[in-house]
Amino acid sequence: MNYKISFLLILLFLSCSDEELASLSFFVIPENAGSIEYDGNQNVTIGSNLKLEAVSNTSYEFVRWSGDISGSENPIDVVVNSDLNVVAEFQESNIILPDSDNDGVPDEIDLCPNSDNSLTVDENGCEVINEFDQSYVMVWGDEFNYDGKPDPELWHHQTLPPNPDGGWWNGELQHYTDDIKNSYVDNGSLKIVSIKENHVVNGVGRDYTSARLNSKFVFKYGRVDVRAKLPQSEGTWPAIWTLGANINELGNFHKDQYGSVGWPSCGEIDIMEQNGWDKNKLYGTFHWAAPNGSYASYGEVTDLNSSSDFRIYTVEWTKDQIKIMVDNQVYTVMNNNDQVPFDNLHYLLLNIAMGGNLGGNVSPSYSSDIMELDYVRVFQKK
Ligand SMILES: [Ca+2]
Ligand SMILES: [Ca+2]
Repeated sequence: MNYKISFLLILLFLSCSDEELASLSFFVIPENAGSIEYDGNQNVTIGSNLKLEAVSNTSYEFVRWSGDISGSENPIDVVVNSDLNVVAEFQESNIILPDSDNDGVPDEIDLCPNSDNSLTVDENGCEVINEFDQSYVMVWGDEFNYDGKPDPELWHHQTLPPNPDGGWWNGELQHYTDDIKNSYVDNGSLKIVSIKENHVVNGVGRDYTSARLNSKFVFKYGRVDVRAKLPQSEGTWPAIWTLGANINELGNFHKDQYGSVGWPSCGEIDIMEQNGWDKNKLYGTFHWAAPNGSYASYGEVTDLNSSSDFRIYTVEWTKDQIKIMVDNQVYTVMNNNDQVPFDNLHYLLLNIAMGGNLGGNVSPSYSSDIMELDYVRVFQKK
């Protein structure tokens, strides 16, 4: 150690030993509600006076001090006789902050103070523009930035088997549940999980459980982008799709409020389907009823390397045309006209079916698999 540094350390030691310092520890409840500020430097000596101020963040208000000090005045004067643990308690504020455009973002932090309140806005209160096509703005969606069950404001669990045999259509092998093990949100994404386990609904047993979500939102025309990673196990039949909200299917969310017709008169758009035996194939398909009432469908299949990675599955639906895309590349296109009546409100469905027509054989060693969804976004033209 050189001479100058050791001299400095001795001085510091002497100055510290002259006046004993108190250690101050600050805590805020809830953690993100605010901060504690005080006038003075970091070195608070025993016996000194201190003014502490609790400063709340937006939408919180100060309630009381606790820990080694108590009281509800703010700022508060404290005599520091020893080390102090100081807790500032806050609660969510009942004060309603002005929000001129009624988008949930207070005026003081709203960067777009005149946004259209039928649109989805970002944390700055501004409309969200589609990343591929700037003529589209977001009207509904779920970013899955929460934990637990799918948001009940946005999603309905369809669990009642509609087939008169007590199961689901297409010879599928699952029941659907609203149990958190079959659908949950964590780490920024929704997981739909199909599990090998016996489950009985209305006396009818099945060997697999899974989840089938209906969006509570309905829309006509627009663009839907869903970023998802698909299950890879043999026998899984994942689907991201729409049905006409006028379908009379038992157990769906919308019941008869938009009409009551059978399938396929309601119309169906399969934005993403995959069979159970070739996970490098992707299906985009339309089902509808021709004007004479007979069943009609049209679809294309494309190769998809690595559906185990996140890909963006899209439908762009206008009054003239419907396009199905993966990663913004079109692979199925159909004109929308009098012969192909896709001009009614639709809702979204997300599910994994097991076995059946498009799931095929399920491996005896199957235990469970997951479809992971990063976001679901619905856009419409400005
Ligand atoms: Ca606002
Ligand atoms: Ca705004």
